Amino acid sequence: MPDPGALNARASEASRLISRLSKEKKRILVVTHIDADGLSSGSIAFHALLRMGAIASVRAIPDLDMKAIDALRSDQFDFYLFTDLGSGMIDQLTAAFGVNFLIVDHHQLPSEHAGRPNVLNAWSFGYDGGSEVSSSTMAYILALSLDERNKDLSPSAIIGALGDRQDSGPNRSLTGLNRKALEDGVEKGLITVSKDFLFHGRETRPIHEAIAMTYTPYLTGLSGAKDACLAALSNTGFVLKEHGRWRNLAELSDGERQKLLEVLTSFVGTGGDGSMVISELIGEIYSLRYEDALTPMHDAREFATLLNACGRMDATDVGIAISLGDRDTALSEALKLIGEYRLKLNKALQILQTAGDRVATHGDVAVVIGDEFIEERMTGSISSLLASSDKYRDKMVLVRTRSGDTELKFSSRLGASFPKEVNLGLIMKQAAEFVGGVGGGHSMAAGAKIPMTKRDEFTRAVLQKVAE
Ligand SMILES: [Mn+2]
Repeated sequence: MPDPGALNARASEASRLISRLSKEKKRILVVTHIDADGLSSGSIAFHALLRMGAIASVRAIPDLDMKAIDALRSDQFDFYLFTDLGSGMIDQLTAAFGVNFLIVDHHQLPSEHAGRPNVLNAWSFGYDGGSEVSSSTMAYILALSLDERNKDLSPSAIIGALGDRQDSGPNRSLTGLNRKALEDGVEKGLITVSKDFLFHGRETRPIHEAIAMTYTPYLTGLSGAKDACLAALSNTGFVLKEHGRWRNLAELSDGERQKLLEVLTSFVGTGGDGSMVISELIGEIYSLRYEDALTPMHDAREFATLLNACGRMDATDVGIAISLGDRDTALSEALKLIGEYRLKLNKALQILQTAGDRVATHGDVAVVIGDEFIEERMTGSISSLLASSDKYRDKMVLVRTRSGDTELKFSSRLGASFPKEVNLGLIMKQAAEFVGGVGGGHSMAAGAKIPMTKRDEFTRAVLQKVAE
């Protein structure tokens, strides 16, 4: 059962600590993850610190392993605030930083750490950190506890939640504490909620482009394939252009919407998974009212994709600048990055589709060997995308690639129709620790980093745990 009282008490305790550090002019480093939830949560924390006059910096890193902890320690900040990271490394962080750190997170954590005053984790208070609270929402709760004015950071809370695909309520809606953050944003006049197709560029792009640019859910044959989308729609007599101008999805009549759904259904099929994929194409839209409607930041999901692209393309500074409100150089840079990011995704997916030997299915698990063609930072994007596709919806997807010369990085996701109850976060943690690596995460999405020599041992351990 959720215990909002206990959560607020812990948040107040954490905010008192932060206020004291700020007054004492301690140097605080916010350390966060590179994905959209990481960049949003790090930005919320950083923004709140700056607003109260604290001396703060922010840094995004792809993994919190021992190497990363050593590097952070050698920078000798007075205090470290981890967002979207750290719950699986509490003992190591304590050894490195003593009491001089705070974790604000929603990843699963070992129950013996739930009561720690310096861990503000959704799970400790009865909330499902996998589906109803993002790290960004946790950071937002801390920010609110510091200063009510921080309600204006609520859009970042839901951007992080959408980035982590927590829109898992009816009609792709946000639930739980994410919903509360959403309501704050609506109340403040910052966010509006409506219902429509969820394709990216719904109001700004030609219809076939909007469909091709949408990767969640992944539509085999259409996602990433602009020409195929154009052909599919033209062949069914869809009116794509009017008076020489491309129409967009927002302009479609009800009849046309129905027809569009039929065309899409013919691609993904009408089997159980196909119709589920189709049902995910329509849902709640969260618009950020103060953003330019012609930019991807106007739609909170597209905003999340933009941040993900920044993180995956090794430009976390650009993502953080955008989160903090920079709309000049950072924006043009980010728009360039998102194009390159989509190209990269498409290229990797094309290799997967053409070279059949890169995916090996073992029972309920699809193992993707991306050693030679998936960049380390892209593993999370690729695994998310595959698990959302009609093809792998009933599978656990396990993507593997190289991390430097001696390690391997794994990213795993459960498809929404996976037939069994498994906890990926736990499986990845145990399997990684079994071979001397680190791992963990959520029940539906988790990762691990292990020594390269333990490749087969690790994969076997994962497969065995999933089969149990
Ligand atoms: Mn997260």
